[in-house]
Order: sequence, then structure tokens, then C-alpha cells
Amino acid sequence: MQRRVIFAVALLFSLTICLSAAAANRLRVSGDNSWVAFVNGEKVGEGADWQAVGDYEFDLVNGGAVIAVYVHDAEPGASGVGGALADITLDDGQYFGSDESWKADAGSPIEQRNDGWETMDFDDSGWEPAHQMDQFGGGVWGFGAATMGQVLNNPDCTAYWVWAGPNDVADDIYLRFTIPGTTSVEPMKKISVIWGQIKAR
Ligand SMILES: [Ca+2]
Repeated sequence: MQRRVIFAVALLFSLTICLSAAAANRLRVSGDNSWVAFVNGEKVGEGADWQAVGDYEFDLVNGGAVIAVYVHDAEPGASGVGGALADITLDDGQYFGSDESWKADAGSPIEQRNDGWETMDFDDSGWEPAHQMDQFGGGVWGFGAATMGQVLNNPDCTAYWVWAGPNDVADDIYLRFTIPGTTSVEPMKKISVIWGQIKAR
């Protein structure tokens, strides 16, 4: 009997470690004027104050993840400039900040878009490299760095503000960044299908 109790306690302890370790990947997002963030096709959060940075935890799928962020600039056309900033820290310490290596696409407002742009399997090969602007801390958003730094520290954010093309043209933009997994895309597709079936039940 005592052995069973010890086993049960050990199992609980391992599960707790597993669960807390699995939640250590972080996505931090800001968008001027508002954003909606997705990881692996699931919405993780949204915000409408670029100085109040979003801070979201997520799980990897086969060691990888697809980050997808929509940002809306509320001032039409050239009457205001838009900006998007994001970074990713994995629990193994790997860091990825938004820059020209991220994929970007200008389009309709998110309410009108239903092509699966946020999903893991979406083909973004036709998207452009993001238009890279100032690094966090400088440029037109520099005055908000102190407030934003309350979230964008440990590690310090080294991402760049980005947009899809010149930021005084498009008002609705989409970003994608893929963290490669440890296996090919095919098993990831199968897992997302299975997950979809489980959720549908
Ligand atoms: Ca604008």
C-alpha cells in the first residue's frame, strides 16, 4: 500500500513538472493600434494599447510552432502609421524577434478574412518579407519603451517594429513566423487533424 502512495506522489510530481515545463514558451506582442495573436492556429490573445504588451504562453508541436499576428492601424491610409512588434522565447532559451525574416501580408480587416492564414498548414510562400523599421526602444514608438519594458524584459526585447510594406499605406496586416519542428510537416498535419477531431467531439 505504501509503495502505491509513493508511486502516486511521484507520478503527480512528474506531471506537475511536465505541465509547468510545457508552458514556458512565451510570445510577447504589441501592435499600433490593435492586434490579435495566434499560435498553432489557436487564438492566444488580443490587445488595443501598444504600450500594454501582450504576454502569452504556448506549447510547441513536435518542437515547433507557427506564430501568426494580425495588426490593425486605426488611422486610414497615410493619416497614421502602423507598427507591429513581437518576440518569442522558448524554454530552451532560443529567442526570435520580429524582423525582415518574418512573413508579412497586407489585406482586408480580420473579420473579412477566412483563408486560414493563422493555421499551421497555411502556405505563406507568396507573402513578402516584413518591412523592417526601428528596433524596440527607438523611432516613433521609442517614448513608450519604458512602459513596454515592464513586460519586454528578461530577456530584453531586441525585436524590430515591422509592417507589411510602407506603414503609412496598408492598415490591416498579417504576420507569420514559423519555428521549425523536429519532424517534417506531414506528422504535424496529422496531429492537428487529430486535435481538431478531439475538440469537435
Ligand atoms: Ca494608416
